[in-house]
Amino acid sequence: MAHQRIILHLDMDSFYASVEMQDNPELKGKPVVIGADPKNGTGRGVVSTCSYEARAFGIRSAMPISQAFVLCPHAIFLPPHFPRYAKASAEVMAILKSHGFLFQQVSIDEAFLDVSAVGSYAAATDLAARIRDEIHTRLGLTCSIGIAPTKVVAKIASDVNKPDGLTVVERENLFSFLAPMPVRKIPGVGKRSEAELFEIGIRTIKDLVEFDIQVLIARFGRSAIALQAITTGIDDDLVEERDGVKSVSRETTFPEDTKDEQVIVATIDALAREACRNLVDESLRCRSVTIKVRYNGFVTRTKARTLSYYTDDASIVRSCSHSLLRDIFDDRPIRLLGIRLSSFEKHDARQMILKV
Ligand code: TTP
Ligand code: MG
Repeated sequence: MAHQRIILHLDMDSFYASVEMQDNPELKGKPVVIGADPKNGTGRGVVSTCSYEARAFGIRSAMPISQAFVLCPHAIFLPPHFPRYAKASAEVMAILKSHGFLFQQVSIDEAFLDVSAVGSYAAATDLAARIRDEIHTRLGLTCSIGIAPTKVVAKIASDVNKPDGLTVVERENLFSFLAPMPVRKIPGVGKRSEAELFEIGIRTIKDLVEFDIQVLIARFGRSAIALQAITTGIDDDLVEERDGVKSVSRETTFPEDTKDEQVIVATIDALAREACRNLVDESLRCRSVTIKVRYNGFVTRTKARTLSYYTDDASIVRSCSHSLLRDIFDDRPIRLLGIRLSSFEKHDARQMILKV
């Protein structure tokens, strides 16, 4: 069949933890947790990720580190080493790009390739095996790959046989593959959408695709159309070569909840400085600044502003963050503060010349 689309999605397994295990083989086979210092159970940050051995104890990304400590006190807790993960990520992405297909990096450890040009799912499966082999031999890391006619299904597929999995879903198997899955498996369907779908009796993807589209549109807007089309294998979301970095975030959890203005101001300044340093390193400028505040009890509020110009200037990001914080701060003690920069332009030499 001419022009059948074949999309490959790759996601590294327990990425930060696997890099640490590769650098220190003594960690292999053990529960390893990357994140904040648990301080014997009193630590206040969160888990970045953990090895599959740690997941057997119920530990997960974004869980409070204190809870991870309760679940597995004998786990090996390590602080993150971001420059090391960035290097490993660049090596993985270089291997992926070297195959010459349309490539799109979507996060530090995942990317899409449009491999339609190989001509068949069998050939795409061979290619996936070669990529997995190459990554394992050169970097000592494992990954999981999904192959499907659309990006969204390839992403779902890469996740179902983790770790070290390969899952191929051809067009004729789309419905049987997706139908029994809970709607939450669809990327972008979070806790809130899941609850709203539950309310109208939709639990599985089968329930979703069989539901009256008019009712779905009335409730969820026109995005419901794409959501319901998931089993058709038709999707306009193409693999696009674009900058892999979509946002830069920095956040910190305070040792104790605080409403001390000096501490808050100093923290925002430090976060703005660090995030902007990261922008400069990547030759990026941002136009959107988002501030995140978490109060005691994990109630989290965010507020964003889009500037009328691009910037990598920490003092601009700082003053923008202060004013955003004033809008959402309600005088309760703060547990966590974060800044996220997004809507980037590449600030390359050519642009600099044009601007002079
Ligand atoms: P993921 O691919 O979501 O997770 P993972 O690679 O650790 O595990 P999996 O085998 O399930 O893919 O995220 C990639 C990295 O991003 C992860 O290693 C650490 C970081 N990360 C965080 O710092 N915080 C988070 O909440 C998540 C989800 C990831
Ligand atoms: Mg991963």
